[in-house]
Amino acid sequence: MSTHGQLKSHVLEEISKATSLTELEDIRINSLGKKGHITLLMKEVGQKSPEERKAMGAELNILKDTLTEAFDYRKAQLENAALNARLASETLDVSLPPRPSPRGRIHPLSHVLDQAIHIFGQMGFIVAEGPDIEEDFYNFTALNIPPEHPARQEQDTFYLPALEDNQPLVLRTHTSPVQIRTMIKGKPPIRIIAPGRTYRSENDATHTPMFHQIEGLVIDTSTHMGHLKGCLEEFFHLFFEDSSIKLRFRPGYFPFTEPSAEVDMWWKESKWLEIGGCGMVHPNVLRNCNINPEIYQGFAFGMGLERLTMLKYGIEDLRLFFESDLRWLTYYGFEPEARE
Ligand code: 2NL
Repeated sequence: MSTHGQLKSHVLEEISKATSLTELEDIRINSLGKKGHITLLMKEVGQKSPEERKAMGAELNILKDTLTEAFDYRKAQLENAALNARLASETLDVSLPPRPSPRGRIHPLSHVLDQAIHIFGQMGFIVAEGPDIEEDFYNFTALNIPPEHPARQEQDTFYLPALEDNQPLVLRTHTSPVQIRTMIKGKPPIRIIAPGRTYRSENDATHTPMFHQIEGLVIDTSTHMGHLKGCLEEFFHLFFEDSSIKLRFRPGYFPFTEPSAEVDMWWKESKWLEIGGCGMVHPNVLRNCNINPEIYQGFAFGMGLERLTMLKYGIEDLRLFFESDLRWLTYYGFEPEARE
């Protein structure tokens, strides 16, 4: 009893002093493991006399139970302490604001396009679309562009191989073919805008081979140049948010309008800037679209979206529009917002 009593208090003390689960497990293996002190003592019991065996066996069993209980208790204590430490160190502050996530920007051209569509939309125009790859007829012939016109030259236009026996294909050089298609398909009254990509074989500081236009077309029985002027004035007042903007309609020439005019804007109290062209739709164009010019007439206009964008936002270099440079986009681009 006395020797085992010492062993018991020694192991109990070790258990209570253990500061980690691994340390505690070492102590358990040393006492109750396969080669532990207590296990070895229990193996010795077999060699004792029957009386001794009985007393010692009972005593060792109690000792084993006592120690096992102490181990389990200390184990639970240490596990509990470890859990509390983890909970203390891993707390989440749910009141912290979320890290800002990177957001893309709206390209200035897209932003201007949205605004233009919105403004013309309020004036009753709907958006019409067509293919970038056009047939010669829609891009040139129907628009009264004569065969010798420079726009038809190889050095101005991107031609594509014709499909089988069909007519030559071109990358549209303006968005006018969209309006031709609309007139051929539908019936007046017509009030559309045609925004989109256009292509010309040129590449210098002020021209890129791909650029954007927005054109407008109104056809009705008594549409006249007064409507045209009022429409464009209204647009520029709203677009530049300045109703003191003055426009000047200078005589011009386009094969598809007659009369035709260049549109200038009086810019920052300093100079006239050319911002587009317009005119009354040529009777030949109406005829090419099966619209009777004795009954119907209308106006059309066109302008470059890049030019509008550069003027409104003070962007100097056209070529950076299509470089996809994130630094440029971050600087000139717009925060995405709910569209109206
Ligand atoms: C400009 C000038 C213009 C048109 C485009 C047009 C379209 C049809 C019939 C008649 Cl289907 N005209 N479009 C008319 C005059 C000028 O654009 O400077 N654009 C950037």
